[in-house]
Amino acid sequence: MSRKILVTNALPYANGDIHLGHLVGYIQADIWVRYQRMRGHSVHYVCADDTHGTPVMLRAEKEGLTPEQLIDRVHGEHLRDFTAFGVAFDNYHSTHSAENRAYAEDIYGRLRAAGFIDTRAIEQYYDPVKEMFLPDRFIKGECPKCGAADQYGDNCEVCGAAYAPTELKNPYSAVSGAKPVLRTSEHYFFRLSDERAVDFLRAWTRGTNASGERRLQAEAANKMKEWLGEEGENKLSDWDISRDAPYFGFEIPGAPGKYFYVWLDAPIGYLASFRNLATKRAAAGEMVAVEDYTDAGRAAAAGTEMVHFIGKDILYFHALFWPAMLKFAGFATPSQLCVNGFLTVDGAKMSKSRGTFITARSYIEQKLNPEWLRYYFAGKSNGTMEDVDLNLDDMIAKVNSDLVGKFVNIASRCAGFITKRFEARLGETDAAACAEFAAAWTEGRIAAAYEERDYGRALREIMRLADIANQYVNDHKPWELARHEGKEALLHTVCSTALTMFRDLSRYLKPVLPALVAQVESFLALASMDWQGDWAPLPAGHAIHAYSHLMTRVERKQIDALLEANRESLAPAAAAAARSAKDAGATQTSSSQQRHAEKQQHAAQAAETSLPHIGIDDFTKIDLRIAKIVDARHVEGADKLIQLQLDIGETDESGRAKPRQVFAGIKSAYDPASLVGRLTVMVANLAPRKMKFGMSEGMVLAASDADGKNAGLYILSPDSGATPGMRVK
Ligand code: B3M
Ligand code: ZN
Repeated sequence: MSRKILVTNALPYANGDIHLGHLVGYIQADIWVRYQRMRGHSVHYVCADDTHGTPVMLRAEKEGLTPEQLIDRVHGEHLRDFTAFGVAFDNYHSTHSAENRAYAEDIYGRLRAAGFIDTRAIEQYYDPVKEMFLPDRFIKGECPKCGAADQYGDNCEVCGAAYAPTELKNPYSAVSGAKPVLRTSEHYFFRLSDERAVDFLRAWTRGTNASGERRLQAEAANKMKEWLGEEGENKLSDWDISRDAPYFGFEIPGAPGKYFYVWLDAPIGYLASFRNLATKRAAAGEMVAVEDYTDAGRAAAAGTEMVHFIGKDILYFHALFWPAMLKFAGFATPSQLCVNGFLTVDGAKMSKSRGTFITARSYIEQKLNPEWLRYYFAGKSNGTMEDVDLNLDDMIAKVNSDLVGKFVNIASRCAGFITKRFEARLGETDAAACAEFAAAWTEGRIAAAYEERDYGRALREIMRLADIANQYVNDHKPWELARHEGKEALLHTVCSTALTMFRDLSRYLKPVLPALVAQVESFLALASMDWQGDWAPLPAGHAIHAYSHLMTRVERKQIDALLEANRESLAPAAAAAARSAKDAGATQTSSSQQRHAEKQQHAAQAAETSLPHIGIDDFTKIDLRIAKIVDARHVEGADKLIQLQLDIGETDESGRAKPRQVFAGIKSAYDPASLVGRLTVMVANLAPRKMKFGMSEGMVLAASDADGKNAGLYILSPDSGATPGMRVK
């Protein structure tokens, strides 16, 4: 039975570039859409830019643009980047659109009528300079628990404490630097704690979609259970869906000066993009029955599906708020959430200092083949929420061995003989070999793997078949047959059989490598292949086109150039901006953000040069030791920290070395692997401190440059000959 599926990807914020971390989920969705279409199902694949909210508003201000100008430019950049990687949406729209406003107002009105909207006065920090309320992430200050400076308004990165912004010590606005003041304002809430919502969400969690697959992956369902609590429990809290002016977004009907919070109208953007697609298709004479997908009753009757591909960081919104909003506004609820994990590069979070925060644009500008990345991400996708690691050397090896060495190699070793010796026409195929190859087919397993988004399993099956095809070529050695008189017929058959096998492999790789397989269809003079198509061997006499190189190998130097192109110094924005202002001889007063950043910069400089004198006995209180770094690793969830094990010659009761554990804020400057084995200097008698990630038993010393010209961080290295445990004085 032909399925009718609306597929969406998360809407990227309009205040940033598309990077390889985004592309994991987008490529996974695009592969699934292409597979479903090859199976003959009807799929509408839509997305849009997520354009509202404070970050977009501030970014536009920083660039001297209106928000509309910014989102218009970024929309084009995002669509360009997705297209370059073969992510082929049927429509790429915007949440700042008439369709989205209409849906948002309609859904809000229905929720209000159903008693799901409440208003409450809440107290929030207000920036008196910018004259705006501050979202948590735009308030900074000292952690109320451990005193760490410059922590965000919702949680501390050093000790892990979670708190309300009002608990921060010495808070300041990250926008203007001003001291924020508490103000009360009326907010609008979606009553997620309403028993009707909780009961619905419990049932929705357990649901399945049209192909009988569970609505949520196991890990996602477990998170839902955690959030919902046990039967009878009600752990959900109502959701603040309004923000005060100034705010870039849609004003709430009947509430002047109040705007829909960005996350209220962001998922509605899926429907808006679909509606906009239908309008475009209608103008071209094709009717798309939008309500068969969006109206609860009609969707059930039509058996349509709505499948969202999202990153695991936004599961909460898509598994709680969004289905409940749709349900109680009378809309069809999502059939399935396909949640992907985060991207790491060479085992670590993407990092600007290491050049691994790779933008989609730079990958293309460096002329790397986007289908190398598609293939690699597919090979690392197993349908779960597990993180995907882009190991760059592994990608080189995989692409060169699988795609170039195995797959393309079949055609490159046979096509030339057909073109040159047989006027580009195929001969009789080897029936036994084709039958053996067909018998090895695990079409059902490959199909199931694609359906379940376990593309790694699909590719392993396909490469196993490629091995069989290559074995056939290696056994018959067409290059030797071509050198012997009287072997023409066999040469013709061997090459024709190999190209039939190559065609079948191409068909199965098509969802992952659409551009490459389009070249194959052209070279083999085939109509566009789908899943059901003709599996018979290519017929004798079939004319093919001249073979041209299908894919080049990846070279490490190309990857190194890509990393270099993305490596960013860590000069603080203010220092860079101050430098450019100085260079430009700028005299005008800087923006409030820059004023604050420069103020911080000046304070740091002042602190560096005017530390008060101390006596020798003060200094001797500090126990400095030579320490050997015996282990170094990243700290999951911490932007700045590396976990070190330091040997300073201490042992436990049984005489075994007992290294000190230290969490060092040097992640921006060091790759843990490069630290192991080095000697450095640590403060050994600093009181141990319990942090979010464990106990820190000391401190390593690192140099940094106060005025920010050199923004690096440099740990100390003693002269050769020093040994672990030696005192520094
Ligand atoms: N823009 C967050 C993100 O870019 C948010 C997704 C909205 S999906 C409706 O991942
Ligand atoms: Zn803290």
